[in-house]
This record gives sequence, C-alpha cells and structure tokens, in this order.
Amino acid sequence: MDVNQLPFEKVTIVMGSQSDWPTLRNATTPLKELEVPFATAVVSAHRTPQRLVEFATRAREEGTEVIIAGAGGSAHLPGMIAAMTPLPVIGVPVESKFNTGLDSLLSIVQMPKGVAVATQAVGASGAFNAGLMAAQILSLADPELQQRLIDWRERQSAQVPFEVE
Ligand code: RP5
Repeated sequence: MDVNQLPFEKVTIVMGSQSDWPTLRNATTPLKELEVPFATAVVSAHRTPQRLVEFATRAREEGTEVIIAGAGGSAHLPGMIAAMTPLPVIGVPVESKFNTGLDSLLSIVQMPKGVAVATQAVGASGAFNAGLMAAQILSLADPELQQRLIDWRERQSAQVPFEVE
C-alpha cells in the first residue's frame, strides 16, 4: 500500500491484519446506523511499522477525530498509535488462539501511566461498542448526533421484551 493512499475519516478504524476484519467490521454497524463517516485500513505495528508511524502522525491533520484500533495476540497497535497522536484511541482486543484472547486484552488494557487507550471487551461485542463509543465522543460536539444516539438507545430498550419465551 502506498502510504499516501491511507484512508482517513472522522472515525478511522485500523486493524493489525485482514484476519481481524470479521471482528472489527462489527464497529461499523453502529457507525452506519448513527450516520458517522468512517474509513478502514490494515496497519500492522510489526509487519508495517512505517505505515503505522505514517498513519498515527497524520491522522489528526487529515481530519480523523477518533481512532478505533483492533489487534490480536501481542497487540501493541492501539498503544503505539496512542503514543503518537493526541486523538482518543479506542482499543479492541481480537480473540486469539491463546486463552480466547486474554493475551490481546492484557496487551491493550495494561497501558503504563501517561498514554491512554480506551479498551473495550474482547471480540465482536467490544468492536461494536468501540463504534458506539466513537459516536458518543463525537456527539459531544454534535447535538444532532447526540439526539440520534438517544433515539438509538430508546429503540434498543423498546426491543427488549418483558416476557421470557
Ligand atoms: C496481529 O496478529 C493481528 O492483529 C492479528 O490479530 C494477529 C494474527 O494475524 P495474522 O497472522 O492472521 O495476519 O498482528
């Protein structure tokens, strides 16, 4: 990939490998439902370190406001990005072959003091909530988006039945 072709959007979703996409695609569901523009790219901290630096250092000036970063195993991608940008970084631990992703979770959540990553749950739920969290962050400066979030929550509540089948 030519680094000049890195995609940037208000929310930019990056992942360590194409194999993370089945998990990270869940982040796009709430973003689409809430009409938040997003872009996606593979950025590997260890296989494409130059791309990582390019992405993290350019994201803010290219208009990204929130970054979602997902990776599995020794998952240093979210932390490395967070170290190179003041933008909020939401980390998604991808399920791995080791202990259903405990390695991914601990790699992302155990950030040393001074650089913050907003770590979500392991896997699809975490990715979905990463999309929601990105929308919530953006909604602080966007009352129309905030109203869409309130409506979205109300629809979710209305879909929970009282009766157990
Ligand atoms: C990490 O290694 C990726 O985030 C992925 O979760 C994991 C395995 O990558 P592949 O070997 O499937 O490309 O960098």
